[in-house]
This record gives sequence, structure tokens and C-alpha cells, in this order.
Amino acid sequence: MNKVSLKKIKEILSMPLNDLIFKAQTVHKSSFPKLDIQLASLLSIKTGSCPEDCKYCPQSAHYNVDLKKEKLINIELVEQAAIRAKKNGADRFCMGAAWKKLNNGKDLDLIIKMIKAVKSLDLEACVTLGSITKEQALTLKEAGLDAYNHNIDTSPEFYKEIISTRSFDERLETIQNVQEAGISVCSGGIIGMGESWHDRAKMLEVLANLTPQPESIPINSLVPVRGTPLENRDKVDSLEMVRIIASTRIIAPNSRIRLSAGRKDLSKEAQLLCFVVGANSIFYGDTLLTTENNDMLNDKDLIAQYNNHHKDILNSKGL
Ligand code: SAM
Ligand code: DTB
Ligand code: SF4
Repeated sequence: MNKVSLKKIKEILSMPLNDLIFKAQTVHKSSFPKLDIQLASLLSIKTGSCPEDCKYCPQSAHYNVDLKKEKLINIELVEQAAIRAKKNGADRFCMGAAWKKLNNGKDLDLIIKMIKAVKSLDLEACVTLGSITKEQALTLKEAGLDAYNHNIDTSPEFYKEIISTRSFDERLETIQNVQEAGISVCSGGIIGMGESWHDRAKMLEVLANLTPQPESIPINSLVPVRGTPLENRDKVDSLEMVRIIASTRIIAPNSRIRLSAGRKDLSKEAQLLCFVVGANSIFYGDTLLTTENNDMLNDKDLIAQYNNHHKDILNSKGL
């Protein structure tokens, strides 16, 4: 795969809107002719008290956020949530733990049980547990894990403005461990933290030049949470999200692009436009990890309208 240059990414990001939409839609329809939307349900399996200081995150122990903290939950709760997700039509079940890294022993043993329980329900299993070693990645692969989420979140330069308790390179190391173990990589980022368009282009440059490119790329827009350093940031304009999604689609034609946190603040029309330019996965379920997500019934209607609006018209009287 040839390297995607920063210059090229900046040209794409700054295309006239109509041209950008046209180009992204063309790439998307060619890569994903079924235009299906993947439903990923998310469960926080260990909540809060995280030793990392990610400025956007309500789970960091460095900030004083009104959050119900929870140790690693038991397997029964995971099974119940996964059964519910399956019944609601989820394709993938993602489990997130607010850890700096995965500890061997009872934590890893329980994670393996959780992965097996999710797989036994014929759901794709994804986990996001902080940094992991190559050996741990191989163990997770043997347990049947499909995907590991480890976001790079922003540009290498802006990263240290947001997180000081770990480095950008440590993120890339875990991503490499995951890739080498044969687990698919879910890695993306977050906009609206005060980064520049240069930072956004640099983030996309890193993602586009991972080899292979991530199987899925979550794009979050900041959910400002009271008590975190970014609590007063303005919401991202929906057209900025559209541009990022469209540009990601053009530079990563075969990756699933997940319209992630911040979707709740997007209008139905903005969400549909994100689908048109290439978003083809959403988090589906009442909560993300600790913040509210879109209502599931509204999501079902949104996808039904996206997929069937033309049929409603065709079947309508008098056409
Ligand atoms: N603790 C693991 C880690 O940091 O990799 C996984 C969980 S972490 C919460 C996963 C991602 O959620 C972050 O990389 C970030 O992109 C997103 N996220 C966390 N808090 C957010 C917020 N307030 N607004 C938008 N996205 C957020
Ligand atoms: C990702 O990129 N976003 C999801 C999932 N991967 C783990 C998490 C979003 C978290 C939003 C804030 C919260 O709910 O804690
Ligand atoms: Fe911890 Fe992950 Fe939140 Fe950072 S984003 S504070 S690592 S839970």
C-alpha cells in the first residue's frame, strides 16, 4: 500500500464540500456496496479510577467527576448485557476497562471468560483494556477475540497536550502487538479538543499509514464532561464531523468507520449525511461507557429510513 501523504490528506480535507461528498460517497459505494451499518454495543466492564490523565475522559482518577466507579464486573453481568445486545440486533459487543494496562492473572483470566461468553452468542467480540503485550495479545486471540480498540486520538504533536501519563509511541506499540497477534485493530480518534486542522490531518496520516489500515476507525467528537479539563469546550460543528468522516473514507476505503461519541448531538440529517460520506458503524445502546448514547428506537428508525425510505415512497398510494 503506498504511503498516504500529509499533503494529499490536507487537499482532501479542504475540498469544496460538494466535491468532498461526491468523492467520499463514490469510494464508499464501491467499497461497501451493501451500504450496511454495523451495530456495536458497548459495555464498561471496569469503570473510573483510571491512572491515566486523558483530559477528555470522565474515568480518569486525576479529575473530580461525578461518576459511579466500579471494579471489574462479574461474568454474569457481561453475559446478560451481551444477550440483551444480541436480542437488540447488535453485530459486535465491545467491552471497555479503564485500565492503563492489562494485568495477567485474575484480570486476564476473567477477560478470557468474557470474550468466550460473547463469542458463544455469535457476536463479534472487541475489548479495549489499555496497553497490552504481544504475549497478552496472543492469549486474547486464542480466546477468540475479533478486535482490539486502541485509539491514537489525535496528532503525535497534540497528544502530549491531552495526555501526559503515556506517549503516542506507546499507543503505536500496543497497536503493533495487536496486529502481530492477528487481531483486527480498531483505532481512531476524537475531535473537538482544541486541536487544529493540521492536527486532524496528522492523526489521519498516522491512521491511513498503519499497515494494514485499521479494520475499524471510530471517530468521536468530544463529549465535554463536567470536572474534566475539557469540560467547557464548544461542541464540534456537525460539518466538521462530516469532513473528517468523508476524508477518512477516502484515505481508508475498506475500514469500517464508526460514528462514535458525540453522535447524540448530531441531527438526524447530519447523521444521514455521515452515512452517505462513509460512516458505516455506530455504537448502539443507551450508554457509551459512562455517557448517554442515542436512544435505540431512534437509531432503529434512523437506519430504517436510511435503508428503506425509497421503498416507503414506492409503496405509497398513487405512485
Ligand atoms: N481506556 C481505554 C483507552 O484509553 O484506550 C479504552 C477506553 S477509552 C474511554 C476509549 C476512547 O473513548 C478514547 O480513546 C476516546 O477517543 C473516547 N472518549 C473517551 N472519553 C470521551 C469523551 N468525553 N468524548 C468523546 N470521546 C471520548
Ligand atoms: C471509541 O472510540 N469510543 C467509544 C469506544 N471507542 C470505547 C468510547 C466513547 C466514550 C465516550 C465517553 C464515555 O462514555 O465515557
Ligand atoms: Fe483511562 Fe482510557 Fe479514560 Fe484515558 S481514555 S483516562 S486511559 S479510561
